[in-house]
Amino acid sequence: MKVTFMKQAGRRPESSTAEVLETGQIPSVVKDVLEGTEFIDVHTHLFAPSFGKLGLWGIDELLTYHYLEAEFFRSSSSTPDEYWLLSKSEQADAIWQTLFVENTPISEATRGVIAVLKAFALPTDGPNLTEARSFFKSQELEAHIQRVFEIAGVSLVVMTNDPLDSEEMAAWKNGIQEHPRFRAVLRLDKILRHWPAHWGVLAAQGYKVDAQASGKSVAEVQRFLSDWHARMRPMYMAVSLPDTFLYPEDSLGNKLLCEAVLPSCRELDLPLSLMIGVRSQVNPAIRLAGDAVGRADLRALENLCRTFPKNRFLVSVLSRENQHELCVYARKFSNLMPFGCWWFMNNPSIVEEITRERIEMLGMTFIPQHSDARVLEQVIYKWGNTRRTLAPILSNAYRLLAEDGRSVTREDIQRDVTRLFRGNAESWMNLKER
Ligand code: FIX
Ligand code: ZN
Repeated sequence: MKVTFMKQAGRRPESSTAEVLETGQIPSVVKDVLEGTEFIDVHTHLFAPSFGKLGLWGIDELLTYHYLEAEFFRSSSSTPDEYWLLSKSEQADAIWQTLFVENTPISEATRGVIAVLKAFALPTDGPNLTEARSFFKSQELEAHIQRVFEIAGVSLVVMTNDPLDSEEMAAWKNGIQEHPRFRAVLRLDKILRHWPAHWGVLAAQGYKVDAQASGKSVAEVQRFLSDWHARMRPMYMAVSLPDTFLYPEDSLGNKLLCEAVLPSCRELDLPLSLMIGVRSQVNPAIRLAGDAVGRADLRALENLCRTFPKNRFLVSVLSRENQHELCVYARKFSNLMPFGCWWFMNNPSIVEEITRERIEMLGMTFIPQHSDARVLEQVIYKWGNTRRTLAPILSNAYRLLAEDGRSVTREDIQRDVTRLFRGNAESWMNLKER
């Protein structure tokens, strides 16, 4: 309905031909705008094709995802030790049999696999994986990536790149061909959380560092970061931190954080991503699936934001109990950008809760979600679910705005959705499409 606005104080310019929506129209327009906007996925564990086998895709990888392994060990009589003796395809067969044949695939992660199979018109209730395997085997990777990103409504994904991972290091040193859809991130867990076990790798590459991070170590770590910045052109630097993370605290990790990493981020104009709240390997027997969550003391974050006002902090917290605090801190510190509903938070009931309070407290000044995809095709269901969960939340927020006396237009909704899923990331990461 195109109308010329009646002159109202502080309202849209008379000349505006923006389409004012009836309240009843809002849900379909929100759905349409969410579906029509390509998102930027700010945190994944995906790799561009030139990283070879580091990039996971296809049905066997989808089924042996650690989220599904955790669920498998709850329903199967197999022990983890027996499971790890199986080949990848035998593991995938066991998970399919247990979670998709003998049980109803009703959990978030199992439903995800069903959604991917449906997206490629593959059987979702077959007794085995034969048809799915031959389908994925027949895909040409580059064309498959384009198709998957199109279905997922994603234009760009940000990888997680570990400069101390031997396989990845070799790939970068052999020269990585840039891919327009994949961007790098400098992940620093080994430096900031496991220095004693990893300083030797830097030393072996000629950086004058030592176990105590003394002497030239800080300057040499900065040289290391600047060398990898030139090699990777990362969107940000990142680290995941345990629920026990404290700042200030006299530790090697905090020394390297404050004296090397944060100054380098300022110098290179990069945000630092802090993903806080993991309890690593509470059950090592189930490997990647063995991490858990703990409530963190977010005063550490408060102290970092206040002490380093010139640094930008991209933050995601793993514990449900920390979500509200993070929202409040974001109202206090404009150098803090909350992003995503990370890992165990990435379930519709919790995404709904987190996103509603973020809209109520932060307006459009946050990044609602990231996929954390480890397998290429996961972006299909993770972003499909995000659009499905956010549509009623956004619609309700606009309905409240209209009821309170401000009409809503399609242009408003498009501007806001673009900001949430592109603009905030682009401005915080100096991200320009290449
Ligand atoms: O630290 C991280 O980036 C986490 O996302 C991963 O370690 C975790 O295993 C994961 O896949 C979560 O979705
Ligand atoms: Zn991750």
